[in-house]
Amino acid sequence: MARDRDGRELNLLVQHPRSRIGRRAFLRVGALLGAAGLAGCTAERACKVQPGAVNRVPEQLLSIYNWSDYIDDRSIPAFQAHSGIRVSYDVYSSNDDLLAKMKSGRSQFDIIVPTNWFIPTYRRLGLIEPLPRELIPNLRNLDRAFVDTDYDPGNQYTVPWQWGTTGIGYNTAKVPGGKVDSWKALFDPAPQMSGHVSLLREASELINCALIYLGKNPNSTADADLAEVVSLIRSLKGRVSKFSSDTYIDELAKNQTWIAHGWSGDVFQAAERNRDIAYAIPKEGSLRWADVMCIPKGAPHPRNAALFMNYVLQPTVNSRISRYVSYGTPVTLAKALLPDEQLQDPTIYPPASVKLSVITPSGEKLQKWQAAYSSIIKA
Ligand code: SPD
Repeated sequence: MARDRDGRELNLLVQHPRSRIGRRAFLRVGALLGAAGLAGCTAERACKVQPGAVNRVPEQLLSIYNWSDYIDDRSIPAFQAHSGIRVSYDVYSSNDDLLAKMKSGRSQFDIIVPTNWFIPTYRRLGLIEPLPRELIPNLRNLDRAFVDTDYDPGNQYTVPWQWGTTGIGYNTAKVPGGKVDSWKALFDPAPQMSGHVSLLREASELINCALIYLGKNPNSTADADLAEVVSLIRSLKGRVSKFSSDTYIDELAKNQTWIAHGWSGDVFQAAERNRDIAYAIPKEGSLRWADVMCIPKGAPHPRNAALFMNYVLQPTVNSRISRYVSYGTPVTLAKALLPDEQLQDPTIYPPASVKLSVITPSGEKLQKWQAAYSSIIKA
């Protein structure tokens, strides 16, 4: 929390506290954050220069590219006030979009936040660089599960942002029986759901969850399995209203979508606005993932990026973000600062008994899933 010299909380809110940085809001917020940001280099701590990596371009700027609806309204203004670094914050809504942009080589971002599954691909393509870890002492605040990973052991390239699961958001007043517990509700929706069903607009998510519904390995690339997935989803034409990985939050909240393939925290955000919305991890199992901050290769401001990562790893900051977006925190001590209703919710922090898979979309596998996805979308 940003405070003035006398310890009073600085009022750095740039939006109504309940509003979120989604697609439409980010431009307006970005402009306001710019105006609010440089006011704060007053406290001694804010201006102290730490040794360590330097920026390639010597300026107090930081460009962050993160998922939409994935941060509270206070963390960026408070960081700007503490550090004197001005932040520009832009959003995307799928790994496919992010990867395509990074491959095009036309970006000047200092921080991007792909899903952990994609890290081997980013490494193979040389799209990210090692972190200046000397500037991120708060890495020690991470839960072991986010340090001893197979995608980046010891956090040489990545710092987790938040984590969650993929499942189904639904309207209890509209679905038959008022409850959903199976992928069948989504992939074989009741006729009265027609026109109110949405699927995630992300190749790996759509293909992998359909594979689970069909009783296959979620990591399968077998031609026969993928052909089954394609024909299943094509058969939903007329019943599925859209493919969305961002607007579905709003559409659930407004009773326009009744069953949505979605991500845990997003659905809880809709549920805060509409008490009929609930989230289920289907009994057949689902996917677990973490989105991780990385520095793109050759980024202009790697030092500022590391200072921001270190800031986000503070328990107070990470718990504030986690509480707001309703995703899981990777910071051990942040958990103690979360409300019980979030911490005890098994759909936010699922017990080990819940069947959750991790997918590994590397190289040829990703290409096969993307080809199957394209043939669905273009049909
Ligand atoms: N609105 C934020 C959504 C973050 C979802 N990231 C998870 C992607 C898993 N493929």
